[in-house]
Order: sequence, then C-alpha cells, then structure tokens
Amino acid sequence: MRPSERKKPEFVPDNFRFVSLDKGGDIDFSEVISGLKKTPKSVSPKFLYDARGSELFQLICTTDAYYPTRTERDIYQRRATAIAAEVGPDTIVIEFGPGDMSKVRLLLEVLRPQTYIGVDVSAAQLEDAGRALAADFLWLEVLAICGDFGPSAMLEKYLPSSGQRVAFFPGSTIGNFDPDAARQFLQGMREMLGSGGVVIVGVDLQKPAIVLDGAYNDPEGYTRAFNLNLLTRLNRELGSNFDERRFRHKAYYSERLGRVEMHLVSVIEQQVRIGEHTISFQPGETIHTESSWKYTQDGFTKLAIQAGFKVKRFLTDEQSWFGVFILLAN
Ligand code: AVJ
Repeated sequence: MRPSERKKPEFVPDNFRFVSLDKGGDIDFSEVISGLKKTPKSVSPKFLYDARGSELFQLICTTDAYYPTRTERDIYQRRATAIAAEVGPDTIVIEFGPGDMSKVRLLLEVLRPQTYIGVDVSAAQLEDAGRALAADFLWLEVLAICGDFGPSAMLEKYLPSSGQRVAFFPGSTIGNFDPDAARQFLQGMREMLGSGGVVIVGVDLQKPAIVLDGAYNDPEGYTRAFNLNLLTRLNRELGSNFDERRFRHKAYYSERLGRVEMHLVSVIEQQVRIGEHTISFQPGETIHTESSWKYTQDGFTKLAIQAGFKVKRFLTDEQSWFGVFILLAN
C-alpha cells in the first residue's frame, strides 16, 4: 500500500488487532505474467481490489442495476433472528472477503459472537473497516487478517480454541471460483470448522440474462471503471504500460455456463510491456478478469453436500434472486 492511500492514524480500540500474512495484499508478479501469457489471457479477480478498486466496488453496490448487495442485505435484515437460531451462541465468526464489513453488522447484535475475524486481500480497506467495527462493537474481539482468503492452515493459529466456529462468506464471492474450486474451498472450510461447524454463505442465483447483463453494465459506469482500474493498478505496481483507452469493458451472462464473464477487450492490435515481458494483443482479444457463477438452489445444494455439509436452511428474497445458505458440517 502506498502512503498516500493510508488514512491518518486514528483511535485504535483495545479490542482490535490487525495482522498481515506473507504478501500483505501486494501483487504476485509471476501470477499476473503467467495469466497474461496464457491463451485465452486471464488475471485473477482478486487483483481488482486495490484501494481504488474497493472504492469502485462499493459504488457498484449503490447502483440500481447491481441488485445482489441490497437483496442480500435485506435477507440478513429480515431474517437475522432465524439465522441466529440456526447458528447458536458462543461463536467465532470468520468472514472471508468482508469488504467494508457492513453485512456482518446486520447480524452482530443478534448473533452476539465472542470473536470476529475478517480475512481479506485488500489491506487498506480491511484495517479501516476492522478498526471501525471494533469501535462500534466494544464487546466484540475483532481481528483483521490480511492475506489471500481461504481456510488456510495459517489461520489456525489465530483462532481461539473455545467457541463454535462459524464461517461467513457473503456477497456471492464464492461465485468467483469455478464450481470445482468452490467445492474445494467449501471442503477446506469443512476441515477448518470441524464437525458441527456452520457456514453462512451468500450465493447469487440464476435469473434472466437481461437482469444479469444490466447488473454488470451499470449506466453509471462504475463496473467499467472497476474493470479498467485493474490496468491502472498493474501499471502502478508492476510498471507495465497498458493504455486504458485501448481497452474496453465487456461483461455478459453466459446462460450455457451459468456465469457472468467480465473481460477487458483490446480495441486494436497492440503490444504491452511488463518489465522484460512483452504481451501481444490481437484486435478484439480479451483479458478475462472475472467470472461470477450463478447457481440454482439445487445446484448449490449438491455442491455443499459434495463438500461434506448439509443444508440446514435456505433463505431467499421474493424474486428468488439471491440465496443465503446455512450449512452444517457433517
Ligand atoms: C464481489 C465478486 C461478488 O461477482 O458480482 C461486481 C464483483 N464484479 N461487479 C460479483 C463484481 C463486477 C462481485 N463479487
């Protein structure tokens, strides 16, 4: 993180701790290069979330077109008591990719966990959000861990030994994984949680393409800016020379695959330098920057069962646009 991106030091409450695992949110150079040298070209969506990217994603969430955030929030708001009843008392809530931590806030007063742990790749946002959460909920132990999220062995040493572990994975972030990787991720969670552990996971559901295409092409242009910001970040952090004007945003729902694909399209034939590497683009060639898989209730239930869970409860909105699954580890 650059000094300019860091906010001024503020009051740090006693119930807040911040730790950074290995990379601390910096770009893994070799991972980006190898993705750009593949055919078709791709860059992991986790790189979209530098300080500016996180800001833009928050703006996306305020648009009318991007329905998932408000739909999911509504489910937590209306059903917090039902969720707490399924989860039980004396818990450690571990959230993967908490962003601004606004969703867990909707559950905290009823869930009343002893400890909250947020794991995210965006150091800047994580530290600010964690500090603010601790200041607003002084009875709660708050731990912010910066690193690649996922139930890694690294996490184990930060987990309190007593208390029921509850993994919270909202926002349909799980949709960024291909189904095989999503299954593996859930299996990893199953191991971290142990038998009886609970997962609360938010999953965006399949729906007409016109709604999905709209959600990833908001008229305000935030999604476009979010996607193109990846190139700005690579230029700044890896010293590449992408020209943002020579790429355009493209996002569409593939009904066949059940996923929204987001790409950066090269509008002309061009070459881009990153250190010693040269990446060539044909006109119309794309960098695949994100997949956002959409599930049916049945489809996600099958995946959860394969990963060693049963579905204790499925909550949705009136239009069945978004699903919140409460999973119980076998
Ligand atoms: C935060 C990964 C759930 O896939 O809908 C929003 C990110 N990308 N608009 C999603 C995103 C484009 C978002 N997730």
